[in-house]
Amino acid sequence: AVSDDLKQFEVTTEEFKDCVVKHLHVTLGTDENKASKKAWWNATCAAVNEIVFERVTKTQKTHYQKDTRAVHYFSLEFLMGRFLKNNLTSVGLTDIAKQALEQLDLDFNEICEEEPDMALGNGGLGRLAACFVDSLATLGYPAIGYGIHYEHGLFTQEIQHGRQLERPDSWREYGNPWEICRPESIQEIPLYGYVETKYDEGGHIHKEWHPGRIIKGVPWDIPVVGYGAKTVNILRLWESRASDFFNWDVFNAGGYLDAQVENVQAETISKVLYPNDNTEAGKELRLIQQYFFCACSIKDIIRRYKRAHGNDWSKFTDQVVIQLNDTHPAVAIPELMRILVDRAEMHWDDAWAICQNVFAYTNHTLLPEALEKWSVRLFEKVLPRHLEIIYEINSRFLEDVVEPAFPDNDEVKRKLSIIEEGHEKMVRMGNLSVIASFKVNGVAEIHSQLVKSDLFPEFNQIWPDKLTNVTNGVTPRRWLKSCNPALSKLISEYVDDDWPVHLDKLQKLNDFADDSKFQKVFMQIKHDNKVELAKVIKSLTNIEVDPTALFDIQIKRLHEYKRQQLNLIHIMALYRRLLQNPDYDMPKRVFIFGAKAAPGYYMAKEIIYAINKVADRVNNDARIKDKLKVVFLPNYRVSLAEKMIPAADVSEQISLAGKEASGTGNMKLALNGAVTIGTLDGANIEIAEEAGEDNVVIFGLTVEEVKAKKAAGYNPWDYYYANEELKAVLDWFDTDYFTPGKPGELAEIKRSLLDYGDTYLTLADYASYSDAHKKIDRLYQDKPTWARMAIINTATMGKFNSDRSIQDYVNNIWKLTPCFIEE
Ligand code: 26W
Repeated sequence: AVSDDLKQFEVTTEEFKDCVVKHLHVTLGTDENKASKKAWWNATCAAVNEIVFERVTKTQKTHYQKDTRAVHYFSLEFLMGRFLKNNLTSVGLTDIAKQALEQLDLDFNEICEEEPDMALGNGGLGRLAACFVDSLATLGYPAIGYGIHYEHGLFTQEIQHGRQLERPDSWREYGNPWEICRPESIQEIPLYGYVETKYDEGGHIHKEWHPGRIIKGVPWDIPVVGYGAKTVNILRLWESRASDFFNWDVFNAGGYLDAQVENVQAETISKVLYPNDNTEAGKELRLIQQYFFCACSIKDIIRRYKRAHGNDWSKFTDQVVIQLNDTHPAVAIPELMRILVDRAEMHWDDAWAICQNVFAYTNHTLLPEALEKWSVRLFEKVLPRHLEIIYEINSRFLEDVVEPAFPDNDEVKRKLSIIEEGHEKMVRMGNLSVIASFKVNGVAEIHSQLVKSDLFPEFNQIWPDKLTNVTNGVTPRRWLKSCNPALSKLISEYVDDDWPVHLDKLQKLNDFADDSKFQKVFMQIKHDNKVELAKVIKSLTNIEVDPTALFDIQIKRLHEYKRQQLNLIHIMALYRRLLQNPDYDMPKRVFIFGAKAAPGYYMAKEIIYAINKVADRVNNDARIKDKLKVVFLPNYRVSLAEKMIPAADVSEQISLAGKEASGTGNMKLALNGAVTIGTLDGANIEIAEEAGEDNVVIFGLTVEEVKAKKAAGYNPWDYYYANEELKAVLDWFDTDYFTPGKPGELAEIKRSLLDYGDTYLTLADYASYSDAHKKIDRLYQDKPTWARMAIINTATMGKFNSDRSIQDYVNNIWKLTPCFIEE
């Protein structure tokens, strides 16, 4: 059906070509003779936008006329990547564009490479938000993504002498063709100052916040094109500016230069994305970022609501649901309360009832260092009125909800309180989010279980229906159709061409898993993708890899819980085995990493250095005859993932059980026919259920076993002394074998695994991991068996379509109806 839909944009190659050339002239102000590749890219985007912008307008108009209920997805991160290929896929003009550019003597892929990634996110959480807005538009749901228009996205990573260097990312330095500025929807946001308590004639108390500063929020809209381009929703990102209004006095007092200093401060708010993934920094600027975009977005929502309903608040919760992407936007809760109570002069109970029907919260991590807490002192300085409101929410909650459920139980009260008592009082954003939301979800079955049992058990007792699960998903448009065109074409031939919106149809491929002809074509495509990746590897690192080797890929943020160090130790052990026995039976292997470390995360950076040092040594050791190669690809990002994922034979998903909430890279890799080597963690468990135990390689401790082992007192030295190979590999870190002339340069890694207690039980899982790799080796050497596994992986990943995740949210949380947009 969708392939028919795509025919609505019947544009000929000739017309598309003329349109690109037209834009080269009238939009870019250049011509065919002197245009740079960047100008051609810009002109191509402008041509696509002739369709896209038209559909944005139509969609917005229809939503307004039909007064639809909508979800508002609040997120500090949207990791969108590139748009050109994706938008062409959505409007069904990929082939037309390719031919048009060819006729202009341009290479389509080269032009696409001109586009900088829009990297306004760190990793999993930000990329999930991007997949979700894609699915919402594809399914025709009224939705808007709200976030920050960072001037600098996630830093670009360079590797120098094996170490990570960070450089600023300037994704829109010279403009971005996909965004539209909307100065007509600017908002003004207060900050700092003090609260005045007033009493009216009736003796009623009224609070008035006198802010110390006003910041302007300027919205930029990015069209989010659903597949088939019927619905084009928007992502609305706020940029901070100094408010001229507020600076008027300063100007008049002759403080022109001082005013410029204030401008710089205001514009700092949306300057840069915080590069921490899973660790909380507690910085004032970060709290201001959170408040700034939440306050802008809530004002925007209310403005739109009032346009349709005036001052009648009774329909507000019918029209508006706000999804909090982790606790990062949780300050939206006291902000909505402030608007309702202080501004709309609503009774507290009525305002609170609205809040409790508007907010829902997704938890993405259990790591204690990632759970957000703000010091009361900082909160009071930046948002004095919000702190008062939080105290009020808290005291009512403790009295009206906790006391009846747990009478006279101070211990439970202490635990559930939004305020953590201690030498520095803290505001717990997780507790606030649970208390104010009508639904709270984890992101994979096991994670949601742990949210109930370990993170919020008492909340689950109080509200047994509040905590729930929505397993993550990924968009098959970007993560199969557009990144792996050869496999997509094969699937369309064997299945149907509407699989990008009915991913369950991939099941049909199961029928061909043992068909030797199909196996051959499927594996030939994998091989061709590996040839392409080998070229990328050569150009980025100058390392030569053999595309017939097994490509084993671990791509994700560098974090000790994700255990890249386990992968590294095993690689070193393989190297040692090959040195000890040149005939060691193993297929040729290439281990490929992509990972950024948070700039302040010391151990993560040491691990990157170690991987690169081991790579240097292994790749240049003639004794092992190229049987083993190690590659660290610099600057891992969405566009690089799109080249790596189609070329993977093995997908490394080796976090300590209980630590990875879901993972989504695991889904993308399996969907593209990679076999997972993984722990029973996050969505790996559900991937194994779908693919079948025979088609994934599971190893390591379970969540229960991890708990038991920790309770019994885990001692990494036991594993060190008990395993000769493990001991030898760890001792290698003390030598200069990988860092000639600099013995002990990698010793901190050994120390973290022994002296500092091996927080993530790396050594406990080593033997099991090594065995799992031996199994992989055996399976890979049996070509038909391997092909069968790879095919079944692709065939069974339908569940992990983000359309399914969104449908779960819609059914269980958001209660939306799709909105038909006329042609
Ligand atoms: C406050 C610092 C900070 C920054 C980011 C804390 C926490 C985060 C994120 C919640 C970390 C994150 O991206 N979590 C990942 O979310 C994915 C989408 O649900 C999951 O698939 C990953 O397992 C989870 O680590």
